[in-house]
Amino acid sequence: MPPRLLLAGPICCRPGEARNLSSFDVFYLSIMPTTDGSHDKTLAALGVTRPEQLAFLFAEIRARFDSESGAVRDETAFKQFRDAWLGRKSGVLAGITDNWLKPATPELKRAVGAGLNELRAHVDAQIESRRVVIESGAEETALAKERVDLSLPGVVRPIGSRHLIRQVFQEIEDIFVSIGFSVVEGPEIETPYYNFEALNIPEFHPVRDDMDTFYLELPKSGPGPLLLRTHTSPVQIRTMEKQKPPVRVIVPGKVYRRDNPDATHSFMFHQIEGLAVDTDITFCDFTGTIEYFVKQYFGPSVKTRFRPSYFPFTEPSVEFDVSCIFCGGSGAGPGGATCGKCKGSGWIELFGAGMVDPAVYGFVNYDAKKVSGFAFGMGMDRLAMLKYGIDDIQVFFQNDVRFLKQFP
Ligand code: FA5
Repeated sequence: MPPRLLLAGPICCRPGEARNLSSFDVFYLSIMPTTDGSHDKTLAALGVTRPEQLAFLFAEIRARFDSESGAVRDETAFKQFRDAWLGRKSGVLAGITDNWLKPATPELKRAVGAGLNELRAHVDAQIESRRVVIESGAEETALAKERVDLSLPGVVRPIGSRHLIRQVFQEIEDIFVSIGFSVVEGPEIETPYYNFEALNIPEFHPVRDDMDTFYLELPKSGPGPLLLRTHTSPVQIRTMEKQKPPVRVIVPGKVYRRDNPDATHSFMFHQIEGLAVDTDITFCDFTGTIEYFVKQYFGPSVKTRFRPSYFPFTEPSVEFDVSCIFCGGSGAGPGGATCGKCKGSGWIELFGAGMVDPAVYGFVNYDAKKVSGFAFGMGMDRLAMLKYGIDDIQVFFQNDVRFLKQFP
């Protein structure tokens, strides 16, 4: 129960606190209005019949307003608070107008009007100053949130680099372009004609066993069998079909074979083909070109050798070896063991090559009596491995950033 209250002039006293009680003891309130909701009741219902009683009611409402106003801290609370007091329909001031002023008796009307005006002026002024405080606080908070500190270090995004195979191709391209070769490309999906037959490898030829692989499944009504090319040599044919001698091209690209993966074999790898055809190209031009390339690529100290070999589309054919860069050509590994990379031979096979077989010219309408030339097909991945000391071809295709980052 709230303590009993009395009116002492405009001042509210608790019983026993007031002086001269006897002279004021007439204003005990017959109803002690809790001001919460008092504006929803008429003055008659609140038991107010004399103007002097109004001062207490207005003082209580104003005290409630002031305490609520002090508790408003943010924009949402401010809006609720403002509407609770000034709302047209259900605000406290609207309630006082409707429930106290309008139905007030003639004796009370004037005092209610005056009290209400005073209260409204106070509420308006306080709400306005509260709005200013809240809005500037909100602005400050928003500014603090949005502030950009230009002195902070930025987000460093890792920048990728070209794959080592691409870098190696660039090196090789620069060397060949410097001696008059240009770069051409061809499709990775090939017909058996370009991949085999036009290279003098008919269907029955045993060399197909090494390469015959990865045919595409196509509808029977389609253009005939297609396969993933097993080497870049088909582009020799495509180039000569389009171009009359002199021809000097290199052809980089991916090729596919049925090889099981190991440290030096992958089912997909990269080759770089070379082809030079003109009226008087000799075996010496061929060896001179190859040796020039190898010395430029590996450095002057590397030793080279040709070994007889066989390819259906070159005659004579050779395998080209370089001295092992891991053991310096000695064949000896660490601690007197055999070098694991060249298997003790001191040599590493780099590529196949040879003088273009005259039979091939027949497929491209070149006159084999008038033209001659050489061709080679290098494994680009192995060239990269040898130069950069990489002992497993698989790392090129595993996309391990720790490996790739070593070749920025
Ligand atoms: C050929 O592919 C011939 N087309 C090369 C050629 C071109 C000869 C022009 C004559 C004239 P070969 O199958 O040897 O040849 O492959 C050439 C090179 O590719 C090899 O020396 C080797 O470096 C590389 N190579 C072959 N198979 C793989 C494999 N599975 N993984 C990685 N590299 C390979």
